[in-house]
Amino acid sequence: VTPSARRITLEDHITKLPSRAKAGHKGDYGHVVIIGGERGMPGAARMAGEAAYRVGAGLVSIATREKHASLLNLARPELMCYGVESAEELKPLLNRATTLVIGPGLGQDLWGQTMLAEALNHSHPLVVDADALNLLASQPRQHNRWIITPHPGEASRLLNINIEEIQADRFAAVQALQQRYGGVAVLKGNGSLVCSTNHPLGLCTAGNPGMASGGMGDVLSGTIAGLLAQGLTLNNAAHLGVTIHAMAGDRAAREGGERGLLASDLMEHLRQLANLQQ
Ligand code: B4P
Ligand code: MG
Repeated sequence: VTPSARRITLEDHITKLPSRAKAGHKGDYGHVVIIGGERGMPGAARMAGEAAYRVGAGLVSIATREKHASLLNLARPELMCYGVESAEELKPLLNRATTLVIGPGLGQDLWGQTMLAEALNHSHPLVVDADALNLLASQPRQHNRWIITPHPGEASRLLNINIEEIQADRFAAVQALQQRYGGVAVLKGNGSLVCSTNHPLGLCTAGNPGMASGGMGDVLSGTIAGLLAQGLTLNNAAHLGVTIHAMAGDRAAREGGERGLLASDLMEHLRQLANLQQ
């Protein structure tokens, strides 16, 4: 650990998650809308949505292509799924949302571009991942309400440098991401980093290479959004989300081994970790 980074611990951050009031109702715990699930990737939005629920979001909806909406709804009946083909169709759903995730399985064609532009018209805190990051790389802009969650490949496009340079100095890379794009930057990988202004750089030492499998990033974006929906600040949600996601991966790996670990194996562990404080 370099002196400029602080190890992220569960104890430091779980206390920020408010306990559930006896008379709490779902409206108290936020409404996360996940925008994505284009092409062959409806499962990405589903996993992000399920993770948001498992850390305690009150309501989770998915805005996806018309043809995927019914399919997703069958796969996880608690998720509300809306077929949305235009900005006009997305608007009313976003008016009922408190928190957004944009990117899992979004694609980069006109539909994805339209959805991203509309999401940025609203004032919700949002998690920006996957293809939304790739779109952002071609048109960089700043935002103070978002958390961006690139892996090194996405970070290389966002900073216009190669992956080797990112990995050679991950501390510098995450700081450059935060400076260029604003908000909070998470640089994923072995030793995920969290950078936000006026806070020490956070280093996550949990996590394992079993997590190098499809869908793990989608689970992280939903986890962070589920925490934002319960009122955490961008900074706290990013730190707590990164740490419980990595710890869930470690607990799941202890049960069945790193090799063959699936992103969905994290869900029950996310739930347990999010309840540790209660
Ligand atoms: P994509 O094809 O875009 O992959 P994806 O759909 O975003 O995958 P997913 O959403 O499931 O996982 P993500 O990485 O978001 O790109 C993959 C390509 O990017 C690779 O082929 C490579 O070219 C490049 N790339 C990505 N990561 C790289 C790395 N570390 N080094 C070099 N090149 C890389 O999210 C995965 C989640 O699991 C994160 O939270 C991450 O922190 C965690 N995780 C994965 N491996 C881990 C490890 N070894 N230790 C701890 N945590 C790990
Ligand atoms: Mg990803």
